[in-house]
Amino acid sequence: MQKKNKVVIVTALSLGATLFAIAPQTTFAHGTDKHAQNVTVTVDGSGYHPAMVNVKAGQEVHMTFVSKGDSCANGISIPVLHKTISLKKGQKKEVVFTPKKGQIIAFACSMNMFKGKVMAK
Ligand SMILES: [Cu+2]
Repeated sequence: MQKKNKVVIVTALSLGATLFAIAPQTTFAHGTDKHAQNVTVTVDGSGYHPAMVNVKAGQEVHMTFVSKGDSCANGISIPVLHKTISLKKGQKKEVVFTPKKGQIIAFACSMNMFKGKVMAK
């Protein structure tokens, strides 16, 4: 009886250790895959920073727009991806895409006044 209990405890411990070992990788796959490229673009009253981003073609890009101010730059249109984003000050939103070689993904405010682009090499 005692022996049996010991076996159960050991199994539970090793299962716990296994889950612990797997957990960080699971988190990776959902957000920051090591092959994914993370790009953060700050949005404020003077546009997009950086306004020009270089990425690698064929690898997923996680592009996060972070709004730091109230301006029309918060309305972002990305025609190539058929996406529009609407931000409020303090908000952030992510766009995920995989660019092709040589592709230029331009984005602009809804008035086409502030502009930016992602270039894939
Ligand atoms: Cu504008």
